[in-house]
Amino acid sequence: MRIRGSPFGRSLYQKLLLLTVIAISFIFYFKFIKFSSEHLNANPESNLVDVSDLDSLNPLEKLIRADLLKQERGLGDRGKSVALVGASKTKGDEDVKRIALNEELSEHLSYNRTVPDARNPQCRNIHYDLNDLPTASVIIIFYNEPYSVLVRTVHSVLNTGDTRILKEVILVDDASVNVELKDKLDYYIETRFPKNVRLIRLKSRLGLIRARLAGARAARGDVLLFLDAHCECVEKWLEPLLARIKESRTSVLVPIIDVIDAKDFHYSSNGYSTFQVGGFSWSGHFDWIDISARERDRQARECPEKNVDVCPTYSPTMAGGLFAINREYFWEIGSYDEQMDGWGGENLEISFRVWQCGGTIETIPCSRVGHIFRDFHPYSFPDNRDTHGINTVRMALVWMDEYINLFFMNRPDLK
Ligand SMILES: [Mn+2]
Repeated sequence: MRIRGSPFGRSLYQKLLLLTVIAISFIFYFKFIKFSSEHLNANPESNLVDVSDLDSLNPLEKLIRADLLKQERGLGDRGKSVALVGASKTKGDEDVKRIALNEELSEHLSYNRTVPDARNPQCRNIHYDLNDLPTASVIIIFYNEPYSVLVRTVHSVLNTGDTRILKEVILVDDASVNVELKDKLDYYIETRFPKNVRLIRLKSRLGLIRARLAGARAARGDVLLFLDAHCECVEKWLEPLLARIKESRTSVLVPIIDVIDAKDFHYSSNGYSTFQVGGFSWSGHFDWIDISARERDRQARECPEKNVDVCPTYSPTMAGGLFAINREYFWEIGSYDEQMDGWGGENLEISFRVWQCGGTIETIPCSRVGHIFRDFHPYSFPDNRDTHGINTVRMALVWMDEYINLFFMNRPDLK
């Protein structure tokens, strides 16, 4: 029987075939490995968490997998409240007394839990060209933040921020002492987050203002977006902020801030029909006030093509934890008062600064972010000084001119 080709040729053909099969197997093998690790990165709570050989893993990987195993998929989704039972409930109640936040519950919720879309329905009809918007550097500072709350905040930013507009996320650790925020956080960032999430560690505790400045100095995006370390963002919260700054570079913007309950993590909004803006009292405290009739008139005049309900709304002051500002403009107006220590008062200071340096503070109704409000401060300040009071006097002396008398009438303790 005649076989086509010479014996030598046939053998070469078989060898080539074998080589091809081996090559293809290699490619498939590496593709699969790569796919699994990417998939794991994208969904930390997914079923790919392998529990069979935890002991063989490095200690940090082990801790992170144990965290993921504790999370219950779907729990608290769409911002629903969650009640713990049994031993978890006891532990959660203790957390609330200790740090005014249910850390135990936070650890049971997925890092990627969803929140409701509380925006005005009109917001969904506004189109943004993502290739034509400025980019954002999100700056998140923290001091002893509960680890899972911080990690969820970063996931929320990544989940809601399109890569075309989210330049980077800069975390600034203001010399926390909580061990979970050390090696474990470094490892989590390295293995679970994209490369545009960075962590800056301050060598000693500098306080909120100087920590934010450290983040701002490192930022390279067009817009600085300061965000507290205990937030969950509503979809498309970035776009309307960036679009407004593109339109008006001296506008300093705040989203509508919704409430995440510190005990049951319920996400609640007052609906979209009403919201308040930032005010202040003559004792130097921030408060929430209704939108004035004068402002409604201005909106009707200046944004006639849109419904006033979704128009930028002038706000006398800002709450402080969340705001967006053109990066160059931030430095042009002298940034923060760097001599302010600890925490507090800086929000009124930057508000007075912006309005008196030709800018505006505006609430952007189509941008919404949930923030965990706590009943008390979970940590003390260096030397237990009343930094809010001291910072507020600085603000009043610099920006209030002759109105300072009204301030001191209300705060004789600070004179
Ligand atoms: Mn806060």
